[in-house]
Amino acid sequence: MAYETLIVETHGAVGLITLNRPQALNALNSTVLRELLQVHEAFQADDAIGAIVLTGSERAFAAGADIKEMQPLGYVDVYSRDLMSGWDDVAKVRKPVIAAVSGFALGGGCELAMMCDIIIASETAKFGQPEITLGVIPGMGGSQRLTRAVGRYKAMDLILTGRMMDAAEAERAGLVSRVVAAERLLDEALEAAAKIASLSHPSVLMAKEAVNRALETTLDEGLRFERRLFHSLFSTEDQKEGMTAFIEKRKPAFKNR
Ligand code: CO8
Repeated sequence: MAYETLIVETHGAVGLITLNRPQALNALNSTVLRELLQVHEAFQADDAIGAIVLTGSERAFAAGADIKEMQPLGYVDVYSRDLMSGWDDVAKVRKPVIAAVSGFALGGGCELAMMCDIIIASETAKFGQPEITLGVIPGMGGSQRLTRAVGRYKAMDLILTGRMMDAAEAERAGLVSRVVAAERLLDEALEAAAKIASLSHPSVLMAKEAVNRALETTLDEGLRFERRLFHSLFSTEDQKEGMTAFIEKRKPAFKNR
């Protein structure tokens, strides 16, 4: 299927989505949102896909929500359409998503990266929430996800001043999982995704669910939730295979069952 704003490929068990609006530094408009949701749904339904990589261009992962699309809108327009709410569904994809970020990840671009599960950044990446300089505030989760990722004081600094931080600062702050040389970015992300996709898919989905639960609940409830998921994995063939393979000193052959 051809998309207007995305390039979609598969690399073995990994789905690769490349944002493709070079003329607007991959600014996120309603077409990008609609197409991303379609691709996520297709990858989610495809049993052969175990992980997804989302990337942009060398110059920009995404320079934010499309300012030209938003500029003429009034309160009633954005309120009645519940503008930006569709992005919540992008964050709900159950398979792991790795953001491979080069260049600008600003505003909605930074927020889109934060909807992913692992952020691998090139040394050239720049993150920021510059909405305040446009007379608005983050609207795709920035004030919530950035604060959870880097803490209140760093989040306030970025959101109140609108300044950008480079990859090294983003890694120190805990927003970025790994920083790699620009030329290694896509390979590093695809290799990490291939590793994840080679593991037992039910345990991967549950690991993602368990980590995300940590952000939403108390420690006590989170520990109970983790333990119940852990227990439930003992009903899978892959638990027997994984542990037997360890004892027999061979690689496991997971069946995702
Ligand atoms: N939207 C639309 N077009 C964009 C955007 C954007 N976010 N960013 C860049 N572009 C376009 C430029 O207009 C330009 O187009 P043209 O050639 O037609 O003039 C082209 O991309 C190239 O950009 P620049 O010439 O500006 O390139 P520079 O290298 O000089 O600068 C920057 C790069 C620094 C990234 C600069 O483009 C910039 O500051 N972009 C905007 C960054 C920004 O403010 N992002 C936040 C947007 S708001 C948001 O994401 C969330 C809002 C949530 C609101 C919720 C409301 C309910």
